[in-house]
Amino acid sequence: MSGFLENVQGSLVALVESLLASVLLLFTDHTQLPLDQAVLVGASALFVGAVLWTVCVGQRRNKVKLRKEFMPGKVYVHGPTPVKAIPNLTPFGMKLETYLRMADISYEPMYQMSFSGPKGKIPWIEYNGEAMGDSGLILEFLNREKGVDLNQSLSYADKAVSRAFTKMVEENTYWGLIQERWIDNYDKIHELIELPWIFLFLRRSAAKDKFRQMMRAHGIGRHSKGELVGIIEKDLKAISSTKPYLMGNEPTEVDAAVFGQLSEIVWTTPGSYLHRIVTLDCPNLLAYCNRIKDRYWPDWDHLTGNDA
Ligand SMILES: N[C@@H](CCC(=O)N[C@@H](CS)C(=O)NCC(=O)O)C(=O)O
Repeated sequence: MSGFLENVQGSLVALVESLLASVLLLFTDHTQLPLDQAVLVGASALFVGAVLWTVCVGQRRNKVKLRKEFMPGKVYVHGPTPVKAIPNLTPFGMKLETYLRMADISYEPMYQMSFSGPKGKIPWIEYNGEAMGDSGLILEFLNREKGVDLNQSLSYADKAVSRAFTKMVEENTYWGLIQERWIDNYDKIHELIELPWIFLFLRRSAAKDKFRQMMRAHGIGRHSKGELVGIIEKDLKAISSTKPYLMGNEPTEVDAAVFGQLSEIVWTTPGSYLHRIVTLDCPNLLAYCNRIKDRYWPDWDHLTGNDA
């Protein structure tokens, strides 16, 4: 084995030496460079170029532009501009903002439909000059940083149930909304997003393809529509509780996550099967959404421009 490694090492050293000699010749007297070595130099240059390009472009994708001035301790939340239907058109953004309101943490929304956060997704935050992505990680960070614990009244078992419900709605139920909004009803997206018609039209097939691919990679996109509806219906019925909040009489962290997903269904998908389940089949889910909206979003109509 060690003999084999020594051989490989020897061959690599010889290759590098020959490459260096060829590069030297290229810059001193290129007419002396044999064709096979010229090909080797060309191929190596291409390889090095490809590696550098991948590394640089990969880094640029996640390079985040931060504000130069910030207020220490303030949370700057990046997400889309509010629309008529809802203050934040992403369920994870609704979750984050609802959590901030529940925890009484002051924040400033930074409106932009830009995925330029550290994970290429929205929402993301800036805090004390640093960027952070993923609503779940942000909540954990802010709990530590601000000494918040919305789950303090919960038993260990209840915390486990809360986590399971959070993951169910975010990793499973969420895709029902994506299918409904971005794939099956893209042609009605202009009713929701106040962007020029032509912009939405030009993005049509790219947007639908992207979400189809994501759902296929996840696995949920391999089901028929009927199967998907059955899965989402079971999820929604599982969180349909008779208590004021999911885990009892007072809100806890899971309510921010569940409200994040349900609020998008209630206020952005009228006429859909999702809307039917949440408003007609399980009216207590609608009452739950209204309860959280009334308690934590007194400025809803102002933000969405419905108070004019
Ligand atoms: N786990 C993330 C999920 C965030 C997420 O998926 N955001 C969507 C908008 S709802 C997004 O940015 N999608 C764009 C993409 O995936 O390219 C979180 O909790 O923040």
